[in-house]
Amino acid sequence: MTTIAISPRDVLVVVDVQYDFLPGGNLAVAGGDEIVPLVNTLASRFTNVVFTQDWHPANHVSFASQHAGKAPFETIELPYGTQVLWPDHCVQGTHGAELSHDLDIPHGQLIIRKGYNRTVDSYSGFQEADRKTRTGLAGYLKERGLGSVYVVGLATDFCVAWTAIDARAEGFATVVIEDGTRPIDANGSLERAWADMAAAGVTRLMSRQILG
Ligand code: VGL
Ligand code: ZN
Repeated sequence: MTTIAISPRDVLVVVDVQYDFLPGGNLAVAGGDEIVPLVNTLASRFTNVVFTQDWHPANHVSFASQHAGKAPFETIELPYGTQVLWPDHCVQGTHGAELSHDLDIPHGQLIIRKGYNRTVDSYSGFQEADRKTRTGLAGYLKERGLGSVYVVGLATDFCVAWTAIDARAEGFATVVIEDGTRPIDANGSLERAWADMAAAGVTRLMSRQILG
């Protein structure tokens, strides 16, 4: 099997490996903890690693608790489009919002927080759901002259997919390492996300294609 060579200019983006997305968390992703050892191993092969961190105010618009009569996983219409409603999660300053302490990536360089504007969600590490408000990540990667973007983390069908699609839109060659992710898979979201990623030109790999 041919393995993909990681260049010193490539970057691994570790998406939302936070306690609320791990078993026991408020928006637990099944098997989310299983990716952590693999993410650590992959990160050791990259010179450049950045993290994203979902970081919501307690009254965030994406929380079902803010909408009378609405339950998690239902949807509402917002000015920027359809919004899935979630259990309260990743509230700024809470334990659930912390990056997992089992991540062992001391050379990680940047943490991009997102979703901190009350009225707009942000699955993507690059821009909010209004598709206008930028996080600064593209500018950071470009200013540092970094190359291909590899994405792992949680969840495959939301923050990983949206981050990967927006990396492509910024002109980066983009790879999602499938076994370094786990999905929420609500109402067909996983299948849709892989189709959207393929349409955007995102490459789908397994970690053994990198690690050998
Ligand atoms: C995420 C739902 C809500 C994610 C974040 O990290 O995939 N999903 N907020
Ligand atoms: Zn969120």
